[in-house]
Amino acid sequence: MTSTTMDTGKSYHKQATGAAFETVQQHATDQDITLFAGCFCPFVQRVWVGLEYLEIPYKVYEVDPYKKPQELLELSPKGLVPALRLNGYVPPRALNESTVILEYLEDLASTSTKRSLLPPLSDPYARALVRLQSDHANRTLVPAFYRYLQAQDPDAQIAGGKEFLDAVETLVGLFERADVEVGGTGLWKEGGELGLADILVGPWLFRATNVLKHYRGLELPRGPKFDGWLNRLFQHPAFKCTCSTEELYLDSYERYAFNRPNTSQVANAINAGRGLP
Ligand SMILES: N[C@@H](CCC(=O)N[C@@H](CS)C(=O)NCC(=O)O)C(=O)O
Repeated sequence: MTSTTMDTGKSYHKQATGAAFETVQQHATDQDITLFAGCFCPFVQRVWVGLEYLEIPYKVYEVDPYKKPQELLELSPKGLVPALRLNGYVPPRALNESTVILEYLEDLASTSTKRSLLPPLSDPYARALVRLQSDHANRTLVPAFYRYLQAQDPDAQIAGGKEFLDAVETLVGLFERADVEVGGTGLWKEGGELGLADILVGPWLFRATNVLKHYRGLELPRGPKFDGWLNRLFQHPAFKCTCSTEELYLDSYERYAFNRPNTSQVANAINAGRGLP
């Protein structure tokens, strides 16, 4: 699970491709919500999948998060995507942080489209289990992805691969616990629906199957249950329509795979041993 490919100097893409490109085209007209997006960004993909699944009208506006336009800085203090501009307010208001935005969208949907990413309010314990899965995704699985991808030394790559796979295994353990205790949550449950934890981890597991596979030779665990879940997740219309073609991800993540200096705020935080921005 280590890599030997060469840095070919590729840069990140600035425009979605494939299914995601078509979705951008379909969401080009003004709405109450404008999603400031970057095509390769997994944090953006979380929010994008949430908007699609919750059936909330939105416009996508693709920006270059590394050459931050003033409009983005007005919405997001660190100039990070995703950010929402809420055009229904005068003057418009803003939200940033993928997890906070998803909670906002969930609340918004509860009084509009009536769709939800969580078990019903009548089952607080099941909702708490989903939040445990989500907490694990945010604090352990996502940072492990970047530590693994940015590791250059072979020993560090082996340790990074183990850390990432351990995080996946722990996630599976949390899903299994929900099976036993509340009859399952999200798409892990056969016949279940897309849920918050699926959305929070999906973008990184997707990038594990292309970026980590290509640059680190990673193979995700196999088995009927795990394969079934990943398949339901990646084929879910709300997820699939936010995915670009593989080339976009491989090109965009070369910077991370070779740990080029100043790749991003996320990469710098990983290199400095700090929490993610
Ligand atoms: N905690 C933020 C992280 C967002 C983030 O790091 N976005 C990256 C793109 S994947 C970004 O905007 N980077 C710009 C930069 O590094 O300056 C969230 O969950 O929304």
